[in-house]
Amino acid sequence: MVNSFPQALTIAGSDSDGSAGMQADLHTFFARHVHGASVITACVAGNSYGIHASIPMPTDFIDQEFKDLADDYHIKAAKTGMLADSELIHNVVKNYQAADFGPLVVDPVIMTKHGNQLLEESAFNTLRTELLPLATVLTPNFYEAQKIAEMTINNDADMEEAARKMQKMGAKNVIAKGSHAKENQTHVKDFVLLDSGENFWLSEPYHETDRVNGTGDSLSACITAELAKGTLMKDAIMIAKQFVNTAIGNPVEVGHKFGPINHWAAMEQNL
Ligand code: PXL
Repeated sequence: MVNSFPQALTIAGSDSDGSAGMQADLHTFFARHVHGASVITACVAGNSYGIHASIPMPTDFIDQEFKDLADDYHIKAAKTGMLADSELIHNVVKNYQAADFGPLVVDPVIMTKHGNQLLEESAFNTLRTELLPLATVLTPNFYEAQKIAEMTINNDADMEEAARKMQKMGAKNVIAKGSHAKENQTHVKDFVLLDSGENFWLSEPYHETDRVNGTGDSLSACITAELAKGTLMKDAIMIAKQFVNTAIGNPVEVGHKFGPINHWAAMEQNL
């Protein structure tokens, strides 16, 4: 008997130390028993201390990556990560619209937690006006939510307002991720606004650790993997949240400073 697995796609940048970007996405797809395909958009050289160089891929190469997948694979869901500049966003939007790759999870990657820019400043508007309206799910972190919604988020009501604004901009479902910046924080709260208008807060314990590289990538990848399986949106989001929380709560020693989350711990959990 030949086993079959759903196929999902990450459209993202490669992170050389394997902690974030495409590598975190592929680890997550694997852990969720989904075959992971990848359209590489950029290459980043870095390690647990930071990012030291980055180059975008040529757009004709990206065209070919999309074509080869469309010609052969049955991609059931896709996600975007690092898109580097406006030209790449235009290219990915064009290719995704021409393909039939299912729902799209947009992780609006702008910069790393440690301040390395992953999207040119001038490309931000392209991301907001061209990519965001294609999002079946948008997963901004606290910084990205404020930038996209053009407002400061000071409390829960602000967070809800920001999510509603992003939904009005065209994202069907929005997960606005909470801040980690408060002292003595015990929980992280994310606000979820579904297409139907249903909304709720997700709260998970805050873990004091430096090993959180790839958290946002893995959350959006886990949602993508679940959507590829046909899991309902709300369940996909809750599974992804728990997956990432387990991966953060069981740190691994990889790299000397800001290491990756632990996909093995999350994989061993029966979600
Ligand atoms: O986690 C954000 C991210 C996305 N994509 C690439 C990265 C990073 C962070 O380091 O390197 C390629």
